[in-house]
Amino acid sequence: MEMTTLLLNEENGIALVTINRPKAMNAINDAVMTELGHLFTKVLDPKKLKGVIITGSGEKAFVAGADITQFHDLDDKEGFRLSKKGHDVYDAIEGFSIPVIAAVNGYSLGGGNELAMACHIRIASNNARFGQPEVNLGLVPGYGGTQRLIQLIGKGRAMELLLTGDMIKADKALEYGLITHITEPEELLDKAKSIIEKIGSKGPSAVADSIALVNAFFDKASNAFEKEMEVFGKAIGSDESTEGAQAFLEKRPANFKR
Ligand code: CO8
Repeated sequence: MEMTTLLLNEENGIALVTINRPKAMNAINDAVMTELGHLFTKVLDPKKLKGVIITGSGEKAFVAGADITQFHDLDDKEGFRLSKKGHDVYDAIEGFSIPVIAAVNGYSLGGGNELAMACHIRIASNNARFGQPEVNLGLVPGYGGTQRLIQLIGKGRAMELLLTGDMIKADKALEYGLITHITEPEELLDKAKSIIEKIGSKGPSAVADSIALVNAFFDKASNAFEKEMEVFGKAIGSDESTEGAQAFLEKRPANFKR
């Protein structure tokens, strides 16, 4: 498959995946999701690699969310389909048997923050900003964010971030446990590489088993991942989200009806 939205570099057994749509703040369109899925199911070989780093192109954004220009005319069914596609790709990342680190180099919002949360470890540069701003668009997260945010930072903090759509800075994200290290922007990738190098010196089966066991704590069969896809589908098929996306694209406040 030809990659049009991602860059892949392999060096010393570490794969660096860069989401490369800097003019759109690396927003995730259908091509990005397809290519990410292809990478994690067909291209990256855990037997030949020590780990994977995911980052964003440019200095401003990791990923500023799903691509809002693609939200036009999405009905319930199509919304559910796109949400499920994202869930499947992010599940493949979460279940990858070697460490996947999100190197968050700027805005980590909406579906972008959901991507970071699907990674095993998140570190960030000091200019990073995190949030789930979907409510501003009359939406809910659709790539597992409602569940993974609770898993990572707890119900109370997750609830406030999800309901207000507020962004938090890197120091607050560290305090919340959403990330584990803050670096200067130019040191971010080296820090990610050094974590992977350290893990690479450990027993590979023990590392793979640890990832699987941590994931096993969160039994997807008994939680609301499935429900999120349904609710996302309904939300994106609604007048409320049509107005939310339109208002963003027209650079004006949304006029939501009660
Ligand atoms: N989608 C599309 N384009 C975007 C996005 C996005 N998410 N974010 C930024 N852009 C574009 C802007 O439209 C702008 O384009 P242009 O230059 O053509 O006008 C360009 O990137 C630069 O953005 P700004 O001018 O807005 O830059 P600022 O520095 O002023 O602001 C922000 C940066 C704060 C990141 C701002 O752009 C912003 O708020 N972006 C939207 C963030 C957002 O709402 N993200 C959540 C999207 S919803 C989502 O992710 C749901 C996930 C589940 C989807 C399930 C299936 C589809």
